[in-house]
Amino acid sequence: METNQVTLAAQLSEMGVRLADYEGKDIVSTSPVSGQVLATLRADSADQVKAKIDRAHAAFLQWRNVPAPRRGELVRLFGEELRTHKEALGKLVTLEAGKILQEGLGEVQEMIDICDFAVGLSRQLYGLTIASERPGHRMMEVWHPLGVVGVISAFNFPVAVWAWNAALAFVCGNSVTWKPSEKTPLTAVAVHALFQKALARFGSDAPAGLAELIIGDREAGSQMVNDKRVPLVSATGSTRMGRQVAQDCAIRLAKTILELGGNNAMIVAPSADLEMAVRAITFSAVGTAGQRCTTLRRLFVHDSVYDTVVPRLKKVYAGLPIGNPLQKTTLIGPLIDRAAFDGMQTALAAARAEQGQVFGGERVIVAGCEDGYYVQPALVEMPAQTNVMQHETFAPILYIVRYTDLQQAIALNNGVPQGLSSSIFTTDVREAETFMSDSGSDCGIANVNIGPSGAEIGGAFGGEKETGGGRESGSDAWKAYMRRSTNTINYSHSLPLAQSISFDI
Ligand code: UN1
Repeated sequence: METNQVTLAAQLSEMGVRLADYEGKDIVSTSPVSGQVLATLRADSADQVKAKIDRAHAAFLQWRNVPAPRRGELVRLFGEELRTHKEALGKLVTLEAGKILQEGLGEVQEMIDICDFAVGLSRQLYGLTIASERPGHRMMEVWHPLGVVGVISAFNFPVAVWAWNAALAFVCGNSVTWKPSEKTPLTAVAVHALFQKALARFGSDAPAGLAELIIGDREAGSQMVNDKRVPLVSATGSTRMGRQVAQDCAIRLAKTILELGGNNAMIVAPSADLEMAVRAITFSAVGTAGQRCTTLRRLFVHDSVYDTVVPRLKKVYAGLPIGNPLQKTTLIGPLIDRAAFDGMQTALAAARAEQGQVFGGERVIVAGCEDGYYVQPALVEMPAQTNVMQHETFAPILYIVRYTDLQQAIALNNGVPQGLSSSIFTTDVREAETFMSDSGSDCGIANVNIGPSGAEIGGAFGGEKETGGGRESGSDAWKAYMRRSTNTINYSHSLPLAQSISFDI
């Protein structure tokens, strides 16, 4: 569509992107809004990837000596650029990833939030002092920068995931190389340009090469993962990709932060506030067209409220505004591409074969966006937690199962390989506490009276089991981006007994 092209050119130039620097024949950015090609970019050759990692490594060697609060100043400036260009970047996210405009803007807001968090953190990289067992000795821990942090991000959070990693990595004294999804290279190019603006304002103590952007396919990502100058790889995406990254890094004993699949559940208990529950279910299941790793995919409803909740959901689903995500009234935009649509249909066919009753799920043709893959989100009433529910299908499918006993519902919540996010709706404090207890939900996120999606940056975002076990963003996630050194200082006049065995000097 002509208008998309005009919007795109305006967004890019506002953010200081010179598209000509990137254009080529290798990586095609297609808008899921309309199926139209936005741009075709050149992939980095193996030599270019190597040169970028060289530059990032050289930058690290300088940057680690810049005081941490000063490093925070760079992140503060970057946060300012994001505030100035929030609208343009948010719109670009909508164009390239298909999220509705509010979600595109929300993603940029998460970047701003993590910048604020990281600025404060730059003055709080605390280590412990430890009581020594020896007389006249002191022990302390100091956290040091790690090196080049390699970031791999997925299409569904094309800009925020990099920021969660990079903002922390920079204040921790590292440099960052970024390999974004092949499906969303333009948003990455834009973020890179905004970061360059912050660098230019910062001053000469920030080395060029602090942030390197690698445009390419899996090969380029794999080259970065296997480079021994990258001591930490933080990867978000499929379990298949994460397993490969984990194996490659394990061979050279490098660190990883992995954020992989989610297959998140909610339990609706007899005492739940059903009005709140229905809203939360809808938001978590259909937001971002079901393409978040925190999307609600499995719903366990107590027998006593099932016949109230499920008909309400069907009614709400029937009226969902599906359409062009650039329009303000739209709540559900497109799937990322045809393969996502096919994956959804395959899962629905499997659910039917396993005695599921499917409502919705069909393609919706949106006027002016005929080549986009829009769908009616699906509700699927299942007789039990069957095989299809073991898998994460990146589309808006919500499986619903009836339960009678809380322990049974918790077992169902935990009865899948993935362990990212989970939630319970209840006003019964015993049920809530049981769900959050040692024998409750086995996920990295366990919420009460709020859906499983929409995690704040202040928490350590991530999960357990096949989710990879990594943590990004808030809490003490920063420690993964640094190395710990324990110093023992002897201020006495002798060595501890064990070390003063007699020998001639
Ligand atoms: C993801 O889907 O990859 O909880 C991350 C949320 C977001 C993070 C999702 N803050 O919805």
